[in-house]
Amino acid sequence: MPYRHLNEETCSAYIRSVGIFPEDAQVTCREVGDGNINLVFILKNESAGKSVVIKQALPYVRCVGESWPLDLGRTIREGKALEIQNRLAPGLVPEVFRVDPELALIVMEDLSHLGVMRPGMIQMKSYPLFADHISTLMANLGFFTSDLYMDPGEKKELVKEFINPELCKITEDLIFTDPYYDCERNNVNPALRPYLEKVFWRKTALRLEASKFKYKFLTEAQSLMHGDLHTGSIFADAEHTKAFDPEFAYYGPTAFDTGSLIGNFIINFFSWDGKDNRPEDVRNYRSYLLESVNDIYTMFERKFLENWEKCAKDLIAGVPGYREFYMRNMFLDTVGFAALIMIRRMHGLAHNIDVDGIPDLGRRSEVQIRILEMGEQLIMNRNSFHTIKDVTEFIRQRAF
Ligand code: SR1
Ligand code: MG
Repeated sequence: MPYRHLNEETCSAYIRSVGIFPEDAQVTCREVGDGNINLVFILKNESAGKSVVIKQALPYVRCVGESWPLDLGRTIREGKALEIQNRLAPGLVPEVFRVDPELALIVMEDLSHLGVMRPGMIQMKSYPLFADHISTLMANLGFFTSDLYMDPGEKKELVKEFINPELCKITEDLIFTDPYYDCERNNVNPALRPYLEKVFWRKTALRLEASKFKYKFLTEAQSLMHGDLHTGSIFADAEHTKAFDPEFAYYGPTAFDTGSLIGNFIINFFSWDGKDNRPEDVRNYRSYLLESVNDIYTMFERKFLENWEKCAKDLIAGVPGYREFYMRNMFLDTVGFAALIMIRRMHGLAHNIDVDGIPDLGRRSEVQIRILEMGEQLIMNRNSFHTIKDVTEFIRQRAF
C-alpha cells in the first residue's frame, strides 16, 4: 500500500486488514500523539479487551509543518533499534508486532497503562526500579554494540544500517548550534530574551565547549544509542520501565544517552523553583531526583564494567589503564551532554513541559536562567568532577 497518512478510521481498517485484530472486530481508535514528529494511534479491540499502538512517521516534522521534510525510512531504523534493544535488554522496550515500511508505521505493544515519566515527575512521582532498569538498557546497548565486544566488520555493517542523517541533523542543529546564537528557529520566552542577548549569547567559551561536543556527536561511532532518551520517551510505573521512540537511533557517543537522561532529571530538579509546592515536598523530591541520578550513573558504570570484565573481545580492553581512560571519558562526556541538554530545552526549538508549565513568564525565565547557568557551570567545570556524586553534590549545594 503506497504511503498515505492514516486517520482514526483508516487506522482501524488497517489493523483488521493485517490480521492483528480479526476482520469483524469492533475497533476503537484515538490519535494521541503529542510529540514533535509523528502520529500515534491507540487501537482497542473492545470485545477481546486487547489494544495496540500504531506509530506512523510523517514525511515532515509535525511541530513545524511541511516546510521541514523528514525521511520516512526512520521507521525501519526505529523497528530495528527496538529489536536490538529488546535482545540486549529484554522487557525494557515495547514489543514490536509489525513494521510496515511502505506506510512508514510500526504496530507495537500498548503501554499507555504505564504513565509517561515526564508528566509523572511533574506530579512528583517516584520510580523505585527505574535506575536499575534503565542502567541495564544503557550499559548493554553501550557495550554490546561497541568495538569492545563486536567484530569490527560486523560493527561497521551495523553502523551502515544506522546512518540517520536527517534525524542527526535535528540534534546537531537544535542541541549543539541554535541555542548559542539568536537563531530564528529558537523558541524564546520574551522574558528570557534580554538575558540571552546581553549575557548568554556572548559566552564564547561556552560556545566553544558546545562545539567540541557537536564534533564528538558528528564523528564518534562508539556504540548504538537510543538517540533521544529523555523522560518523555519512557513509560514507567513502580515496577516497569519501557523506553520507546528510538527513531533518533544511530552510532554515536555512548554518553549521549546517559547525558540526555541525566540532563532531563536536572531540569526537573530546578523546575520546582517556579512552582508553589510545599517546601518540604520539594526538598524530598529533589533529594529523590539527585539520588536517582547517582543510582542511574553508578549502576550504569558498574554494569558496563561487568560486561567489560566478562565479555570484552578486543585486545585493547586488557591494556593496563585503557579501561580507566575509557570510563573517565564516558563520565566527562555524560556531564557535558547533560549540560547541553539542559541548555537546549530552555530556549531552543523544543522545550520541556517541566519548565514551560510555569505560567508566569517572568518566573519561568528565572528558572530558565538558573538552568542555563547550571548547565554552563557543569560543562565548564567537568574536569574537576570525579564521580557522579561530585556532580550531584555541586548541584545540591547551589540549590538548597
Ligand atoms: C523537531 S524535533 C524536536 C525534538 O523532538 C524530539 O523529541 C527530539 O528531542 C528533537 O530534538
Ligand atoms: Mg520522541
